[in-house]
Amino acid sequence: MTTTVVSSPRLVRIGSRKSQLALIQTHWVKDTLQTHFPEWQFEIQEVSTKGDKILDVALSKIGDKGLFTKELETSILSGETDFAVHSLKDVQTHLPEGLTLGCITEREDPSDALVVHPKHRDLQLETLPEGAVIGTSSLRRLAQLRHHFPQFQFKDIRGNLNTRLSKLDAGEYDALVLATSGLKRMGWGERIQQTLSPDISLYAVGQGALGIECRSEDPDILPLLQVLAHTPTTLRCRAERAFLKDLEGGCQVPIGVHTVVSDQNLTLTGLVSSIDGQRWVKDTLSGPAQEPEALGQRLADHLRAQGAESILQEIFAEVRPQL
Ligand code: DPM
Repeated sequence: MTTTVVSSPRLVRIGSRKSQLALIQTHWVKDTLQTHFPEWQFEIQEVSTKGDKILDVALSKIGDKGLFTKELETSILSGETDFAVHSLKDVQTHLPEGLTLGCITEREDPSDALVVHPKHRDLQLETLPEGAVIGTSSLRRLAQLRHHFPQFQFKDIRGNLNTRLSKLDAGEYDALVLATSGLKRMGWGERIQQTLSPDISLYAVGQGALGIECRSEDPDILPLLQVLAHTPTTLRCRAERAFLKDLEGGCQVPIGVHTVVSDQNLTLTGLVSSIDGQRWVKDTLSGPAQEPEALGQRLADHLRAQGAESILQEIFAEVRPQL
């Protein structure tokens, strides 16, 4: 008699941040897995991270070592949870020993978007009045906007998406720049006034994709996660992350990217900028899609040869003296 060996179904615990956006993303992962594996049981465990607790300090000043991920990683390593759902752009390029990215999901539109105060409902970046106050705490967005639109004022903004939009509508800012993906997932796509083209804003490494982090040797979880994996997104994000890792940029440096994958080819554009947007190096390279890390490293080398290193050193000295 032959029998098929099936690993016995069990309870899987999924770690998530508590923000509304994080929970929307985690519920999508849970529901997708539940559809594919009806005999398994999935449960979400909410975990609060340092980035959720410190809401009044600019992200770049808190330091970037796993701001939104560390507590979730600890809960996977201790066995309290089996995997965590992150916005991939918040996941460090160096993962703690024993953990891996089990899969990368299909990317939502990775662009940045302009959201304006209702009084500016007919305006875009090109037409907003001189001196308009633009809210962002991303050094990447700040540098690129300063470069193209020096006539604006820029002001830090923190808090989750709900808080940010309330601050905008209350009149503290004329406009905000946020990720298109986050706005769409929250159901606020209609507030997008302008989708920023790559000529104006290159996106953050991994923006718009989810990264699922689990134990490196987990024979039950790793196969489950494969139903969520999206190959073109994975190839693009592997190249982007290799580029960032090679430049030793954390998630709080003015580094932007743009990737295109077509048939067998992958094209990566990368930018390293000073915070004031005055000095920058930008280049585009293509290579075989099956070797994404090699492409990311090659582009990092190219940008270093054009002066990226000294731009980054200056930023590290400026942003991190308090550490
Ligand atoms: C990281 C940055 C920001 C987040 C820096 C950057 C934006 C901070 C800000 C690494 N993480 O993008 O240059 O604008 O003040 C974050 C958002 C999302 C994931 C919100 C956003 C949703 C989009 C996604 C915060 N992390 O970028 O508007 O899933 O990629």
